[in-house]
Amino acid sequence: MSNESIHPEHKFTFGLWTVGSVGRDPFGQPVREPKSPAELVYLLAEVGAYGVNFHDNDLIPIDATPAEAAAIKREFRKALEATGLKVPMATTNLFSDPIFKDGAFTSNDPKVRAYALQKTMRAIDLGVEFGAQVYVFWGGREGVESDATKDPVTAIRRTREAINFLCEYVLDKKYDLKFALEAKPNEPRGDIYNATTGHMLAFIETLDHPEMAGVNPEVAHEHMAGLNFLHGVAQAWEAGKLFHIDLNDQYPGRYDQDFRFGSRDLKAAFFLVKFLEEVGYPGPRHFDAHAYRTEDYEGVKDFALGCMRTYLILKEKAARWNADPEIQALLAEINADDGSLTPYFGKYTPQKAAALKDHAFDRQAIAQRGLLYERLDQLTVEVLLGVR
Ligand code: GCO
Ligand code: MN
Ligand code: MN
Repeated sequence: MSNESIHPEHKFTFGLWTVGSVGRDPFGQPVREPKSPAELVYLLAEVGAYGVNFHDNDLIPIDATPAEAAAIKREFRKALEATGLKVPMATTNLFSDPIFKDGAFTSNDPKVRAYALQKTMRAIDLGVEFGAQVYVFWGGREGVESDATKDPVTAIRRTREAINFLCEYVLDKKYDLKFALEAKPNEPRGDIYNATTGHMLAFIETLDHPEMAGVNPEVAHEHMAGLNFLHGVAQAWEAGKLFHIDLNDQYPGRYDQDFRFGSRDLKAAFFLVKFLEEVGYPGPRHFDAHAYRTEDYEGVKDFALGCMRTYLILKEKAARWNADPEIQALLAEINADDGSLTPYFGKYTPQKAAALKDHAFDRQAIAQRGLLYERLDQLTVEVLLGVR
């Protein structure tokens, strides 16, 4: 597979934890030798990525000495400088260490909650040191297996207090940094609080600094919940809250699969790419996915190239869809409006309301019209199948 059409301006990014995944799963040991952060930067540069994101502990192991940390940072920076890769986003690992077994910001133990704040402030410093302008919060352990163990209102208040505290930290340090909150319904916890992008959007409005926080929706997370990902993304975009995005793929109702972007639901991926391109989403296209456990590092490169190529192919398909005369004619017919009812819409006035209440509608005639959606959807499928 070639990468000649993939360029940094496409803003494709990957986490160190994605291409660096050694293929461990709950049933099996690693299948690939670990690579250092610097080696992963070179791998990403080879496939044409724009940037790399990290959790604090993807870069610096949790028990590293200051000298070890300094050496890793030096190597990493050297690789970034040599390749030109950027670090647009950073985040905190608040889920791997046993201390977080019952959550971080929502833990019942104040020692854990305080440690989580300390770890996040240090990780924010690290992200900013490498130029990150978006800081993701994914509360993988912020949940329960049993509601006997934690009060959900308390959990939400603890989360709010933590995010408020960290917003103030960013303001105090004068960092140019926004927060992107990432929802997931479950896994690794039985249930996770703020389970969907919609929950997160509502939660953000309750913060002391709602303008500092947006969302980081992930395809797999909404699909796990059986939701329409595009609708969540569109709602976030319309609210000015689409600060970041995690692209991958996932069958609904399964374990967290993290498949290559577009590998499962091509039609959903198509409408997502079409949306992001048409609204002019300016942020990174971040792939939060893993190569199959069957792969060696050549396969990891195939996986990364596949994510980016599929995105670009779907972008091309979206242009084709927009240029298709038959599709455009159908859209014009579907959205036909002779303007005669325009006076009834828009801002309420008592006169408008009175006139609308008196208007006579031919209900049966309106309902009888076929809407041509079968034809439109089939044409969409044919564009995707490459026969149009
Ligand atoms: C997951 C999540 C994570 C987060 C990452 C960044 O399901 O494991 O998607 O990959 O995106 O921790 O915060
Ligand atoms: Mn995920
Ligand atoms: Mn994610």
